[in-house]
Amino acid sequence: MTARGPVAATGRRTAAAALAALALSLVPTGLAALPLWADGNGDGLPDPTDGVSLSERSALVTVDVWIDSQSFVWTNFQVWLEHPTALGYENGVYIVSGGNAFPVDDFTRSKLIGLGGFGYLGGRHGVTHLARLAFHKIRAEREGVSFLIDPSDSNDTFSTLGTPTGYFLFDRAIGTSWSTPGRLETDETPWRRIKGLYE
Ligand SMILES: [Ca+2]
Repeated sequence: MTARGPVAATGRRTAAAALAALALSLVPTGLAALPLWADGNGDGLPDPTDGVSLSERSALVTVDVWIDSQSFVWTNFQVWLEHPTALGYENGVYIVSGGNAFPVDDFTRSKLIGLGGFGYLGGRHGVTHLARLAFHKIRAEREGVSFLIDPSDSNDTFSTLGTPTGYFLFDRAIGTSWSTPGRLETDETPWRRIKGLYE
């Protein structure tokens, strides 16, 4: 009887290792880098590294979530984004159709937004517009959203594309950010400067 504990533990480790090996074996070499990106200025493309500049101090900003799975055909997905407190979640809608999408999850973890869906029969591949999210920006400072893609993320969740028999990880993701030029909050500074020229 004393040997059953270690044997059982070894068995669980073996099963876990087998699952991990299976997941890895399902990842074709050419698809290791699946892009996942946030578009904060509506052009459908990843934003500049210094983010998007807004003209209002307090603003509702929208971000589109895009993926490019290349030739990998998926039937389910989950995508997690992180946002700071100063960028409060307002609402979200799915753009992708043809499957069953879960409610946008803004309740499981603070400062995390989860998107997910399954049953995309026939599968999807290539570039897909997943969703559009809105956040309320309450500070002029640069604030942004980023993606959780690391399986060992401290939040215990991460983004994947899946099939009934396995899943793919994103090894690259591009978030976005918004900043508001503080001088546009009021016209006092330029007005004083102009007045100074004539006084
Ligand atoms: Ca963009």
